[in-house]
Amino acid sequence: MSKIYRIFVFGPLGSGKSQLCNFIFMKKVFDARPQSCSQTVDIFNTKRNGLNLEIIDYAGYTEYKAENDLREIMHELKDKKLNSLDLFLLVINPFYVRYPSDTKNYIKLILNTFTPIEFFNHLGIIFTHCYACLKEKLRKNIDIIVMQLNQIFEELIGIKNNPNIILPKIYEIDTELDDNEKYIEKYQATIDVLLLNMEKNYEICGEISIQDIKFGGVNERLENEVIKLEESKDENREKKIEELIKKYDICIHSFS
Ligand SMILES: Nc1nc2c(ncn2[C@@H]2O[C@H](COP(=O)(O)OP(=O)(O)O)[C@@H](O)[C@H]2O)c(=O)[nH]1
Ligand SMILES: [Mg+2]
Repeated sequence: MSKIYRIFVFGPLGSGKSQLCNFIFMKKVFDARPQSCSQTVDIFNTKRNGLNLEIIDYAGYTEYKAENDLREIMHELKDKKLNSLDLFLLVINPFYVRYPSDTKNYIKLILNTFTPIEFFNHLGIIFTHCYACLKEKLRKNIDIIVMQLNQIFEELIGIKNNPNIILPKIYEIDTELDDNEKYIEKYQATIDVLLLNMEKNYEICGEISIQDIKFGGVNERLENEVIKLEESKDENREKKIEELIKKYDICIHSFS
């Protein structure tokens, strides 16, 4: 059976997770709504560019019961024999610069279950709501949030000059486009780049095995965590990424 890439989508309530999932699927299967307070976890499969994707649209985080939730969903995945993860996708609405304080606590929870290297080498960050006409205004917010995230990651994981870590990419999209074809194409191409980078990281670091997860047992597993990062071997993929970025003028940042 061919590889299924399993994507764990997380982020604050109402940041645009479900709508992003629909955008990736190119049809409405996830429950997205204004003032969304959906606390459910939806898991759906699709095929895109020949990749089998399974997307877990995780309940938005609020302070309460987050830890139990996370354990529960991992147990659920184990029970269903969905035994690996390939991408943590952090979804952020750049209108709210105050999110990162919640985000820090949440990432701490994730790091109770996954090792820093598992988490970080499989992380992508997406800013939603990036309306073209508001780009200038949002730029400042995005910069502030990225700076805060950078601090959080440095504090929790020690990302700077860490030879075991691939710095995550940061993407910008708008999923509420009605029929503005030019931008739909651009942002769909952004998703293509995201998926190509996910494939690349899979090639370099493999997947996260959920079967091996011992809850609260991260420290035990940490000891073995020295990996040698290599460059991706698929030159075709690199070329495709470059072409898409150039053709659609896609904005992708990386942590410095
Ligand atoms: N303009 C715009 N609105 C968005 C975008 N993403 C989400 N929204 C709006 O935000 C609402 C909540 O989104 P939803 O995906 O349900 O958020 P979730 O709680 O993170 O799953 C949606 O109904 C949309 O109205 C986006 O990229 N651009
Ligand atoms: Mg949702």
